[in-house]
Amino acid sequence: MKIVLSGIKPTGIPTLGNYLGALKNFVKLQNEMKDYDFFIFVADLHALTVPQDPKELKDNIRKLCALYLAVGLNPNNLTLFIQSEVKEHVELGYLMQSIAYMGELERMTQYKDKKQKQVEGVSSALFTYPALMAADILLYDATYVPVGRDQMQHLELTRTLAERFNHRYGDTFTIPQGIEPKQGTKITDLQNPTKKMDKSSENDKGCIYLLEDTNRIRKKIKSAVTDLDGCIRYDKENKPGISNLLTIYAALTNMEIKDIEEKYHDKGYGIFKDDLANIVVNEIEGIQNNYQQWINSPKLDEILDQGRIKATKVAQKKLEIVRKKMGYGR
Ligand code: ATP
Ligand code: LTN
Repeated sequence: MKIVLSGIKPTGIPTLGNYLGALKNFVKLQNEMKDYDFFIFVADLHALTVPQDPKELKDNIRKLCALYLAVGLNPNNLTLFIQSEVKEHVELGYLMQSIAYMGELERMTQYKDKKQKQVEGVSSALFTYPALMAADILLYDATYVPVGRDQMQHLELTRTLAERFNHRYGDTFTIPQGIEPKQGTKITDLQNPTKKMDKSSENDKGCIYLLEDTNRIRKKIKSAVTDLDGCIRYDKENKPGISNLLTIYAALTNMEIKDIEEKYHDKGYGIFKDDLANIVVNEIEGIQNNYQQWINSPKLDEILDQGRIKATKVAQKKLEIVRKKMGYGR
Protein backbone atom coordinates (compact mmCIF):
# COMPACT_ATOMS: atom_id res chain seq x y z
CA MET A 1 0.00 0.00 0.00
CA LYS A 2 1.62 3.26 -1.14
CA ILE A 3 0.32 6.41 0.47
CA VAL A 4 -0.18 10.07 -0.39
CA LEU A 5 -0.91 12.08 2.74
CA SER A 6 -1.62 15.69 3.63
CA GLY A 7 -3.40 17.88 6.15
CA ILE A 8 -4.72 21.40 6.63
CA LYS A 9 -5.16 23.29 9.90
CA PRO A 10 -8.73 24.31 10.82
CA THR A 11 -7.62 27.83 11.75
CA GLY A 12 -10.29 29.58 9.66
CA ILE A 13 -12.14 29.13 6.40
CA PRO A 14 -9.74 27.84 3.72
CA THR A 15 -8.63 30.46 1.22
CA LEU A 16 -8.01 30.44 -2.48
CA GLY A 17 -4.34 29.98 -1.48
CA ASN A 18 -5.16 26.74 0.36
CA TYR A 19 -7.25 25.67 -2.60
CA LEU A 20 -4.61 26.24 -5.27
CA GLY A 21 -1.61 25.29 -3.12
CA ALA A 22 -3.15 22.21 -1.57
CA LEU A 23 -6.79 21.15 -2.06
CA LYS A 24 -6.95 21.34 -5.85
CA ASN A 25 -3.69 19.46 -6.09
CA PHE A 26 -4.98 16.71 -3.78
CA VAL A 27 -7.87 16.15 -6.19
CA LYS A 28 -5.61 16.22 -9.24
CA LEU A 29 -3.23 13.69 -7.72
CA GLN A 30 -6.10 11.49 -6.58
CA ASN A 31 -7.33 11.35 -10.17
CA GLU A 32 -3.86 10.65 -11.54
CA MET A 33 -2.32 8.29 -8.98
CA LYS A 34 -4.79 5.44 -9.00
CA ASP A 35 -2.52 2.94 -7.29
CA TYR A 36 -1.98 5.12 -4.22
CA ASP A 37 -4.10 5.33 -1.09
CA PHE A 38 -5.00 8.87 -0.06
CA PHE A 39 -4.89 9.86 3.60
CA ILE A 40 -6.17 13.39 4.17
CA PHE A 41 -6.76 14.84 7.61
CA VAL A 42 -7.79 17.91 9.55
CA ALA A 43 -4.76 19.03 11.55
CA ASP A 44 -6.74 20.22 14.56
CA LEU A 45 -3.95 19.74 17.10
CA HIS A 46 -1.76 21.98 14.96
CA ALA A 47 -4.42 24.69 15.12
CA LEU A 48 -3.92 24.80 18.91
CA THR A 49 -0.38 26.10 18.54
CA VAL A 50 -1.94 29.58 18.53
CA PRO A 51 -5.00 30.62 20.61
CA GLN A 52 -8.36 29.39 19.25
CA ASP A 53 -11.94 30.08 20.23
CA PRO A 54 -13.28 26.59 21.12
CA LYS A 55 -16.64 27.03 19.38
CA GLU A 56 -15.08 28.43 16.24
CA LEU A 57 -12.52 25.66 16.18
CA LYS A 58 -15.22 22.98 16.37
CA ASP A 59 -17.10 24.72 13.57
CA ASN A 60 -14.00 25.10 11.39
CA ILE A 61 -13.13 21.42 11.77
CA ARG A 62 -16.48 20.31 10.37
CA LYS A 63 -16.38 22.91 7.62
CA LEU A 64 -12.95 21.75 6.52
CA CYS A 65 -14.12 18.12 6.45
CA ALA A 66 -17.08 19.08 4.23
CA LEU A 67 -14.81 21.19 2.02
CA TYR A 68 -12.40 18.33 1.42
CA LEU A 69 -15.28 16.44 -0.16
CA ALA A 70 -16.80 19.51 -1.81
CA VAL A 71 -13.63 20.24 -3.80
CA GLY A 72 -13.91 16.80 -5.36
CA LEU A 73 -11.95 14.31 -3.27
CA ASN A 74 -13.47 10.93 -3.97
CA PRO A 75 -14.59 9.31 -0.69
CA ASN A 76 -14.20 5.84 -2.20
CA ASN A 77 -10.43 6.07 -2.25
CA LEU A 78 -9.93 8.31 0.74
CA THR A 79 -9.12 7.89 4.39
CA LEU A 80 -10.46 11.19 5.73
CA PHE A 81 -9.91 11.74 9.43
CA ILE A 82 -9.44 14.22 12.22
CA GLN A 83 -5.89 14.21 13.60
CA SER A 84 -6.88 14.37 17.29
CA GLU A 85 -9.09 11.28 16.92
CA VAL A 86 -6.03 9.16 16.18
CA LYS A 87 -4.12 9.36 19.47
CA GLU A 88 -0.95 7.87 18.03
CA HIS A 89 -0.07 11.24 16.46
CA VAL A 90 0.62 12.75 19.87
CA GLU A 91 2.83 9.88 21.03
CA LEU A 92 4.93 9.79 17.88
CA GLY A 93 5.00 13.61 17.93
CA TYR A 94 6.66 13.45 21.35
CA LEU A 95 9.13 10.84 20.13
CA MET A 96 10.01 13.06 17.19
CA GLN A 97 10.67 15.91 19.65
CA SER A 98 13.11 13.62 21.37
CA ILE A 99 15.20 13.30 18.24
CA ALA A 100 14.75 16.82 16.80
CA TYR A 101 17.37 19.40 17.80
CA MET A 102 16.55 22.85 19.15
CA GLY A 103 18.66 24.45 16.43
CA GLU A 104 16.66 22.68 13.73
CA LEU A 105 13.35 23.90 15.14
CA GLU A 106 14.69 27.42 15.68
CA ARG A 107 15.49 27.70 12.00
CA MET A 108 11.89 27.09 10.85
CA THR A 109 10.58 30.11 8.98
CA GLN A 110 6.94 29.52 9.92
CA TYR A 111 7.90 29.51 13.61
CA LYS A 112 9.89 32.72 13.23
CA ASP A 113 7.00 34.43 11.40
CA LYS A 114 4.22 33.28 13.67
CA LYS A 115 6.25 34.04 16.79
CA GLN A 116 6.26 37.72 15.85
CA LYS A 117 2.48 37.82 15.79
CA GLN A 118 1.81 36.33 19.24
CA VAL A 119 0.83 39.07 21.65
CA GLU A 120 0.05 36.90 24.67
CA GLY A 121 3.23 34.84 24.44
CA VAL A 122 4.61 32.15 22.19
CA SER A 123 3.41 28.64 23.05
CA SER A 124 5.97 25.88 23.26
CA ALA A 125 3.72 23.85 20.93
CA LEU A 126 4.32 26.44 18.19
CA PHE A 127 8.00 25.70 18.57
CA THR A 128 7.69 21.90 18.52
CA TYR A 129 5.02 21.89 15.78
CA PRO A 130 7.31 20.46 13.03
CA ALA A 131 7.96 17.37 15.18
CA LEU A 132 4.22 16.68 15.31
CA MET A 133 3.99 17.28 11.58
CA ALA A 134 6.78 14.76 11.03
CA ALA A 135 4.84 12.26 13.12
CA ASP A 136 1.67 12.89 11.07
CA ILE A 137 3.57 11.85 7.96
CA LEU A 138 5.82 9.07 9.27
CA LEU A 139 3.06 7.20 11.11
CA TYR A 140 1.61 6.24 7.75
CA ASP A 141 4.83 5.76 5.79
CA ALA A 142 3.60 8.33 3.29
CA THR A 143 5.57 8.35 0.04
CA TYR A 144 4.25 11.69 -1.22
CA VAL A 145 3.05 14.75 0.67
CA PRO A 146 1.36 17.42 -1.46
CA VAL A 147 1.78 20.88 0.12
CA GLY A 148 2.32 24.51 -0.82
CA ARG A 149 5.79 26.10 -0.86
CA ASP A 150 5.61 27.34 2.75
CA GLN A 151 5.54 23.75 4.04
CA MET A 152 8.56 22.46 2.14
CA GLN A 153 10.94 23.38 4.94
CA HIS A 154 8.90 21.29 7.39
CA LEU A 155 8.98 18.45 4.95
CA GLU A 156 12.75 18.65 4.67
CA LEU A 157 12.96 18.43 8.45
CA THR A 158 10.63 15.41 8.40
CA ARG A 159 13.03 13.70 6.01
CA THR A 160 15.97 14.54 8.26
CA LEU A 161 14.20 13.15 11.33
CA ALA A 162 13.16 9.99 9.49
CA GLU A 163 16.73 9.42 8.33
CA ARG A 164 18.10 10.07 11.81
CA PHE A 165 15.64 7.62 13.33
CA ASN A 166 16.37 4.96 10.72
CA HIS A 167 20.08 5.41 11.30
CA ARG A 168 19.82 5.14 15.10
CA TYR A 169 17.25 2.39 15.41
CA GLY A 170 17.30 0.59 12.07
CA ASP A 171 15.11 0.98 9.03
CA THR A 172 11.65 2.02 10.23
CA PHE A 173 10.21 4.95 8.28
CA THR A 174 9.68 5.65 4.60
CA ILE A 175 11.43 8.88 3.60
CA PRO A 176 8.62 11.10 2.27
CA GLN A 177 8.77 13.47 -0.64
CA GLY A 178 6.90 16.79 -0.96
CA ILE A 179 4.96 17.60 -4.11
CA GLU A 180 4.09 21.16 -5.04
CA PRO A 181 1.46 22.06 -7.62
CA LYS A 182 2.75 23.29 -10.98
CA GLN A 183 1.04 26.67 -10.49
CA GLY A 184 -0.20 28.27 -7.29
CA THR A 185 2.37 27.05 -4.85
CA LYS A 186 2.36 30.47 -3.20
CA ILE A 187 -0.68 32.68 -3.67
CA THR A 188 -0.18 36.09 -2.13
CA ASP A 189 -2.49 38.53 -0.36
CA LEU A 190 -4.52 40.68 -2.78
CA GLN A 191 -3.82 43.83 -0.79
CA ASN A 192 -0.25 43.03 0.12
CA PRO A 193 1.04 40.91 -2.76
CA THR A 194 4.44 40.16 -1.33
CA LYS A 195 2.84 38.37 1.65
CA LYS A 196 1.31 34.89 1.61
CA MET A 197 -2.49 34.71 1.55
CA ASP A 198 -3.22 33.27 5.01
CA LYS A 199 -6.55 32.06 6.30
CA SER A 200 -5.74 33.33 9.77
CA SER A 201 -4.66 36.75 8.50
CA GLU A 202 -6.34 39.86 9.94
CA ASN A 203 -6.48 41.41 6.50
CA ASP A 204 -9.84 40.17 5.28
CA LYS A 205 -9.77 42.26 2.07
CA GLY A 206 -6.65 40.55 0.84
CA CYS A 207 -7.97 36.99 1.20
CA ILE A 208 -10.55 35.08 -0.80
CA TYR A 209 -12.33 32.50 1.34
CA LEU A 210 -13.90 29.44 -0.24
CA LEU A 211 -17.19 29.93 1.60
CA GLU A 212 -17.66 33.66 1.21
CA ASP A 213 -20.32 35.48 -0.75
CA THR A 214 -19.36 35.51 -4.42
CA ASN A 215 -20.17 39.20 -4.86
CA ARG A 216 -17.63 39.99 -2.20
CA ILE A 217 -15.12 37.81 -4.03
CA ARG A 218 -15.68 39.84 -7.20
CA LYS A 219 -15.17 43.09 -5.29
CA LYS A 220 -11.97 41.81 -3.71
CA ILE A 221 -10.51 40.84 -7.07
CA LYS A 222 -11.47 44.16 -8.62
CA SER A 223 -9.82 46.08 -5.81
CA ALA A 224 -6.69 43.90 -5.75
CA VAL A 225 -3.54 46.04 -5.58
CA THR A 226 -1.72 46.30 -8.93
CA ASP A 227 0.65 48.93 -10.31
CA LEU A 228 0.57 51.93 -12.60
CA ASP A 229 2.14 50.71 -15.82
CA GLY A 230 -1.07 49.05 -17.05
CA CYS A 231 0.69 46.12 -18.70
CA ILE A 232 -0.36 42.53 -18.00
CA ARG A 233 3.01 40.92 -17.63
CA TYR A 234 4.49 38.45 -15.13
CA ASP A 235 7.26 40.10 -13.14
CA LYS A 236 7.26 39.00 -9.52
CA GLU A 237 9.87 41.53 -8.41
CA ASN A 238 8.42 44.67 -9.94
CA LYS A 239 4.77 43.72 -10.48
CA PRO A 240 3.88 41.39 -7.60
CA GLY A 241 0.14 42.20 -7.71
CA ILE A 242 -0.42 41.42 -11.39
CA SER A 243 1.93 38.45 -11.17
CA ASN A 244 -0.17 36.98 -8.37
CA LEU A 245 -3.38 37.47 -10.38
CA LEU A 246 -1.74 35.84 -13.40
CA THR A 247 -0.74 32.89 -11.23
CA ILE A 248 -4.33 32.48 -10.01
CA TYR A 249 -5.61 32.71 -13.59
CA ALA A 250 -3.10 30.11 -14.78
CA ALA A 251 -3.76 27.72 -11.90
CA LEU A 252 -7.51 27.79 -12.46
CA THR A 253 -7.48 27.52 -16.25
CA ASN A 254 -4.38 25.34 -16.70
CA MET A 255 -3.15 27.94 -19.19
CA GLU A 256 0.51 28.90 -19.43
CA ILE A 257 1.26 32.38 -18.10
CA LYS A 258 2.80 33.45 -21.43
CA ASP A 259 -0.44 32.54 -23.23
CA ILE A 260 -2.47 34.62 -20.78
CA GLU A 261 -0.10 37.57 -21.27
CA GLU A 262 -0.55 37.19 -25.01
CA LYS A 263 -4.34 37.02 -24.71
CA TYR A 264 -4.43 40.30 -22.75
CA HIS A 265 -1.53 42.12 -24.42
CA ASP A 266 -3.77 44.93 -25.69
CA LYS A 267 -6.24 44.94 -22.80
CA GLY A 268 -6.28 46.84 -19.53
CA TYR A 269 -6.34 45.67 -15.92
CA GLY A 270 -10.11 46.23 -15.70
CA ILE A 271 -10.99 43.64 -18.34
CA PHE A 272 -8.42 41.18 -17.02
CA LYS A 273 -9.77 41.48 -13.49
CA ASP A 274 -13.38 41.07 -14.68
CA ASP A 275 -12.47 37.87 -16.50
CA LEU A 276 -10.46 36.59 -13.56
CA ALA A 277 -13.37 37.32 -11.20
CA ASN A 278 -15.66 35.22 -13.42
CA ILE A 279 -13.17 32.35 -13.46
CA VAL A 280 -12.68 32.39 -9.69
CA VAL A 281 -16.40 32.74 -8.92
CA ASN A 282 -17.31 29.98 -11.33
CA GLU A 283 -14.92 27.57 -9.60
CA ILE A 284 -15.91 28.61 -6.08
CA GLU A 285 -19.66 28.46 -6.80
CA GLY A 286 -19.29 24.82 -7.79
CA ILE A 287 -17.47 24.11 -4.52
CA GLN A 288 -20.08 25.99 -2.48
CA ASN A 289 -22.94 24.00 -4.04
CA ASN A 290 -21.24 20.70 -3.19
CA TYR A 291 -20.42 21.98 0.27
CA GLN A 292 -24.11 22.51 1.04
CA GLN A 293 -24.73 18.84 0.33
CA TRP A 294 -21.99 17.67 2.68
CA ILE A 295 -22.06 19.98 5.65
CA ASN A 296 -25.22 18.60 7.29
CA SER A 297 -25.02 15.14 5.83
CA PRO A 298 -24.81 12.12 8.17
CA LYS A 299 -22.72 10.54 5.41
CA LEU A 300 -19.93 12.93 6.39
CA ASP A 301 -19.84 11.43 9.88
CA GLU A 302 -19.80 7.94 8.46
CA ILE A 303 -16.81 8.82 6.28
CA LEU A 304 -15.01 10.35 9.28
CA ASP A 305 -15.74 7.30 11.46
CA GLN A 306 -14.41 4.95 8.83
CA GLY A 307 -11.41 7.23 8.35
CA ARG A 308 -10.63 7.22 12.07
CA ILE A 309 -10.85 3.42 12.23
CA LYS A 310 -8.64 2.86 9.21
CA ALA A 311 -6.04 5.49 10.17
CA THR A 312 -5.90 4.18 13.75
CA LYS A 313 -5.21 0.69 12.54
CA VAL A 314 -2.26 1.77 10.39
CA ALA A 315 -0.92 4.16 13.04
CA GLN A 316 -1.13 1.61 15.88
CA LYS A 317 0.80 -0.92 13.91
CA LYS A 318 3.57 1.55 13.14
CA LEU A 319 3.80 2.85 16.67
CA GLU A 320 4.09 -0.68 18.06
CA ILE A 321 7.22 -1.15 15.91
CA VAL A 322 8.61 2.19 17.05
CA ARG A 323 8.05 1.37 20.75
CA LYS A 324 9.97 -1.87 20.39
CA LYS A 325 12.83 -0.19 18.56
CA MET A 326 13.18 2.64 21.07
CA GLY A 327 12.90 0.40 24.11
CA TYR A 328 10.50 2.40 26.25
CA GLY A 329 7.50 0.82 28.02
CA ARG A 330 7.28 -2.51 29.74
P1 ATP B 1 -2.51 29.69 8.94
O1 ATP B 1 -2.90 31.01 8.38
O2 ATP B 1 -3.31 29.28 10.11
O3 ATP B 1 -1.04 29.49 9.14
P2 ATP B 1 -2.37 28.41 6.41
O4 ATP B 1 -3.53 28.50 5.51
O5 ATP B 1 -1.16 29.17 6.09
O6 ATP B 1 -2.91 28.65 7.85
P3 ATP B 1 -2.52 25.54 6.45
O7 ATP B 1 -3.92 25.55 6.74
O8 ATP B 1 -1.89 24.53 7.31
O9 ATP B 1 -1.82 26.94 6.59
O10 ATP B 1 -2.20 25.22 4.94
C1 ATP B 1 -2.68 24.11 4.34
C2 ATP B 1 -2.04 23.93 3.01
O11 ATP B 1 -2.29 25.06 2.18
C3 ATP B 1 -0.52 23.75 3.05
O12 ATP B 1 -0.17 22.75 2.14
C4 ATP B 1 0.01 25.08 2.61
O13 ATP B 1 1.26 24.97 1.98
C5 ATP B 1 -1.06 25.53 1.64
N1 ATP B 1 -1.13 26.99 1.56
C6 ATP B 1 -1.46 27.83 2.57
N2 ATP B 1 -1.47 29.09 2.15
C7 ATP B 1 -1.12 29.06 0.83
C8 ATP B 1 -0.93 30.08 -0.17
N3 ATP B 1 -1.12 31.34 0.10
N4 ATP B 1 -0.57 29.68 -1.41
C9 ATP B 1 -0.39 28.38 -1.70
N5 ATP B 1 -0.54 27.38 -0.80
C10 ATP B 1 -0.90 27.71 0.45
N1 LTN C 1 1.91 22.10 8.81
C1 LTN C 1 0.93 22.15 7.79
C2 LTN C 1 -0.30 21.34 8.08
C3 LTN C 1 0.09 19.95 8.34
C4 LTN C 1 0.52 18.99 7.38
C5 LTN C 1 0.81 17.82 8.12
C6 LTN C 1 0.64 19.00 6.00
C7 LTN C 1 0.16 19.36 9.56
N2 LTN C 1 0.57 18.09 9.43
C8 LTN C 1 1.27 16.66 7.50
C9 LTN C 1 1.13 17.83 5.38
C10 LTN C 1 1.42 16.69 6.12
C11 LTN C 1 0.59 23.61 7.55
O1 LTN C 1 0.73 24.40 8.42
N3 LTN C 1 0.16 23.92 6.40
